[in-house]
Amino acid sequence: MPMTRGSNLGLLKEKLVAAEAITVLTGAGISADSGVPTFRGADGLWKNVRAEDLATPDAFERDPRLVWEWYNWRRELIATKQPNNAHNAIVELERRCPNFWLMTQNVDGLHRDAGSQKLSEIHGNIWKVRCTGCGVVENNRDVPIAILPSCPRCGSLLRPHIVWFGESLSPDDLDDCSRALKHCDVLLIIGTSGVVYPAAGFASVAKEAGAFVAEINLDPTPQSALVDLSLHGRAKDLVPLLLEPL
Ligand code: BV8
Ligand code: ZN
Repeated sequence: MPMTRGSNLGLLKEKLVAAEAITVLTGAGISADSGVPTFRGADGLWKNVRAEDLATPDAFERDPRLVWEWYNWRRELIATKQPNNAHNAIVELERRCPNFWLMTQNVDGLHRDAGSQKLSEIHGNIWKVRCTGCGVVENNRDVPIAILPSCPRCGSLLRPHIVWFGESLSPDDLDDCSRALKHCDVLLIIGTSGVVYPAAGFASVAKEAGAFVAEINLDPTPQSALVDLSLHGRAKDLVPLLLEPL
């Protein structure tokens, strides 16, 4: 008998209350309610820009100015955005559950702004730059950022400290994610289309380790068939409901 949203919501709340360890994975959908465009949705960022054209080391090698102009445009956009009630609810979930970890694919920094502390920004952070020469990573909140930015230490070109397609995630982040996925009672997946790996494979890692896996998303995704429970709707409306008393 298909479960209605009410019973799904109630079951997920029960699982979260009973959980010793909770892991959360978020994607662009959680920031959509803050006004940050998603990548593949109707208002998607990628609509007029193909990810393969810009979010790759080859693109940066070929035309660093074009890539920096695109990131500068996103920095200017994100600088005006605030966390929403879904980001805030995840901070509260972290406060309630000592054994908690958040893995975000988002580079907008809104989880940090909301107060999340136990988190891995697995695709990097748009407010960090990395020197292509000496490798130093620094925060840089300049809006606009001077194009082309150079390293104050060695003079080399700075790049966004972001994981591009064809680049590996940091080994530390991968270790943190693997631990969080294999030792959680509940994996909550919020606002991701589930097409970019390795994050798209996290649901099955947690499932194989025995976790209850739930998805909160506007639309069905390739993971929908795999998860134990799906709630369809806006993250800002649904995630805060998870914190309400049973
Ligand atoms: C890796 C940084 C090992 C840029 C991003 C061929 C060659 C090379 C690699 C590959 C290849 N084939 C496959 C790969 C692997 C590749 C990959 O998975 N490609 C896909 C496209 C097939 N992955 C990689 O390259 C990764 N590295 O594998 O290393 C390796 C090394 C060398 C060679 C092979 C393997 C690196 C992946 C990281 C790429 N960087 N971003 C930037 O952000 O500037 S990915 C980009 O997509 C963003 O980071 C974003 O976070 C991520 C995922 O997108 P989503 O967050 O899911 O957003 P999306 O718009 O897609 O979906 C939003 C969802 O929210 C929708 O479902 C919508 O319904 C929902 N929604 C909307 N509004 C709401 C909502 N839900 C709730 N409430 C709402 N209000
Ligand atoms: Zn340098």
